[in-house]
Parts: sequence; structure tokens; C-alpha cells
Amino acid sequence: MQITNVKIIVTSPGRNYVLVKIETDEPDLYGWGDATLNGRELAVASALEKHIGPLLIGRDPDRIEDIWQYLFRGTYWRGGPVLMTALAGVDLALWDIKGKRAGLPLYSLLGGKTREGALAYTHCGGQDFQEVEEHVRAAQEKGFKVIRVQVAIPGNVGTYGVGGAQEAAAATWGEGGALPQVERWEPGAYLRTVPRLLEHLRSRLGEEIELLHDVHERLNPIQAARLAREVEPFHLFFLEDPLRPEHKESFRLIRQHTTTPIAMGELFHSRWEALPLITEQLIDFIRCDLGHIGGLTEARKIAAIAESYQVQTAWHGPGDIAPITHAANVHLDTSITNFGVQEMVFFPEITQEVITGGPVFKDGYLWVTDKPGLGTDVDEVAAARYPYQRAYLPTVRRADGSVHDW
Ligand code: KDG
Ligand code: MG
Repeated sequence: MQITNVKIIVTSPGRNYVLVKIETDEPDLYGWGDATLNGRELAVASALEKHIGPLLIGRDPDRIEDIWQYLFRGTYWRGGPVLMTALAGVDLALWDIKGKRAGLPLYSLLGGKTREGALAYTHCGGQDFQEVEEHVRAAQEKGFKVIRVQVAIPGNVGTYGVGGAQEAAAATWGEGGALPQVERWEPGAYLRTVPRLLEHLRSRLGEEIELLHDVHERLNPIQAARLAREVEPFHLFFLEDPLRPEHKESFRLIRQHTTTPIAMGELFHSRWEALPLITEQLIDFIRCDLGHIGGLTEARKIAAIAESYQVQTAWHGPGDIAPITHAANVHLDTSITNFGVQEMVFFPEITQEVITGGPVFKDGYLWVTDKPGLGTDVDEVAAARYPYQRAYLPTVRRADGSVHDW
């Protein structure tokens, strides 16, 4: 069997997605992968079209590990978000082909089910504590048992995770599409508000509902340690991404001050970034993004390393990676032993019109079907109806005008 064609589609059904189709010399045997990198979609599409695609023609799609090593190490200039997202797109498409060829869903090829469904979490944001509470109650009614909570921070502009950022960015049009929205953020107000939000929610909702919060890499080490300690009485499921991804050693400081569980990793693009946090047990959940770390091939190795250190998985599952990666997440979640929780979104109808299949949510858990491969497909005619729209993530500045991490 040989790879005969690599096709890249950039489509925008609700938001931009970069999709990779790998075709083979066997009739109707193809696989789809997702290579979406929010805000830098065309860089990945170009890497795939111009550099990586031609290297795949004539290769045996069954040899996933060999192709992975060849693309990762064979470039010499390895790694980084663009190349690792491109590699993930190829990797998922190859796994999809392998599953289809075997006539088995991927979870089966990965060792078979260790659980029936993957415990899922959703996002609840709001302008004030009351609004967050209402959203949490509505999510509980849908069956969610784990919920991420974010609230608008007084005096800040455009708080992460409370909604509206995408729309606000799109409202800032420049030539060719949107330009980044600029938000304002100050740590003092943030550090005062988050513990009060959690106090409010615990006093109204009780202890049973699992709550988590995403810091989005905005704090410095001592601020993160303070926040993690102050929210300790409210028993978070985890505090997510407290520090910038460059500073692994600073996690020791957080650990010295608190028993709040810590999750980290959506900005990592290699196993070696995750490694010290796992082997030193500085985190409790590793939450790499399958779509940015090189796909299923790399994520299952990370999961296996984490298993030895009692670190659980919480793979990144936002709306800016396609349902194809969400499906890969759940195949992995349901076949490993150290799965923790799975972040999820409900994709709008317009996205599902183009990318079909993907995990199904029921009673707090995600499920994949028994279809061979990933169980997802792409309607190329529908995709062509939604051309790429330039879009960026927002950016952040402090009150004095200096750049801060979004
Ligand atoms: O593109 C950036 C998003 O994927 C990220 O902001 C989402 O932090 C995120 C999360 O936890 O889902
Ligand atoms: Mg996050």
C-alpha cells in the first residue's frame, strides 16, 4: 500500500480549520487529520503543502512510527507549534487509515476499552458570580459533573473565558479580515476575584460538583502559589496552566505552598517539555493538545510516561481544534488507564455540516462510535462553501500599556 496524494483544505465553518486528507492506492481508503493552529492556520497549511506532503508520496501509510520519526527528526529543524501541528495532522490521518484498514475503531487498536466513556468538562463563564452560577446550574442539568468556571474581572477588559472575545476580534476588521482584539488585564484584581468566585459557587452549589479554573499562563510563580493556596478550601478538580510554559522549575514553588491539584500543558509541543513536570510530580494532570504535540503517536507515549508517576491526562479540547482531534482524544481517553478528564465543546451545526462524526456527549461522558478509524469524515463540497477568514487570538496589555501573555 502506498500514499498517493496529500490534500490540504483550509475551511471556515464557524472558525478556521486546516484539514489533511491522505489518499492511498487502495480504492476509497483515505484518512483525515486535523492540523489547525489557531491564528497561524496558513503557516501550517503551507508547511504541509510545500514541504511535508511531497515527502509522503509513495510511502507505506501503515508505518506510522517510522513516518513520524522521519518527519520529526528528518527535518533537522525540528519541533515548534507549526511543524508539530502539521505532524499531528499527518499522524491522525495515518491512524484513521490504519483503523479503516483493520475495520476497527482506534480505541481497539490502542489496546481496547479501559472505560465505557470519558468524563467530560465544559466551560461556564459569566460577567458576575451570579451569571456564572446560573451557567453552572444549566450545565449540571445537561449532565456535566466537572465544570470550568471563569468570571469577568472588574476593571479588566475582555477577560479570558467569559465569552465574546471571538466576536470582538472579528469586529476589529483590517484589510483581508480581522485583526487581534487588545484586552487589558491586571493581576491584582484577578487574584482578588477568583477566590471569591469559588467561595460563592461552593456556598451555593455544595461540594459535589467538580470545579476547575484556567489561569491561562498569566501569573508569575509567587502569584500562582498565592492563588493555588487561597483557593485550596474550595477543592478544585485542578487549577489549569498557572504559569508560562517556559518555566517548568517554577512549578516547585507552587507545590511547596499548596495541595490544590495542578494541570499544565496545552502550549507544549514536545514530550520533553512535559517530562520534568511529570517525573518530578510537579503536576497532577498533563493536558497537552494532541493537535499540537504531534498527534496520537506522541500523546500515547506521554500518557504512558505519566502513568508511572500517577499523573493523569486532561487533553486540551477547545473549539479551535477540529472534531477530528476531539475524536482522537476520546479514543485515547477510553483506552489508557491514567485518563483524568476530557475538555469538550459542542460544535455548531455549521461545523458539523463540514466535519461529520466526532464524540457524542451523554450524561457527563463522551463516547466514540465503533466506526473503523477515528469515526470522522469531511464533506469537501461543504468545506468549499466556507473559505478561510483571517482571524487572530486576542492579545493582552497591562494598564501601563506593556505586553502580557494572553
Ligand atoms: O487557541 C487558544 C485556545 O485553544 C485556548 O485559549 C483554549 O485555554 C484554552 C482551553 O483551556 O481550552
Ligand atoms: Mg486552557
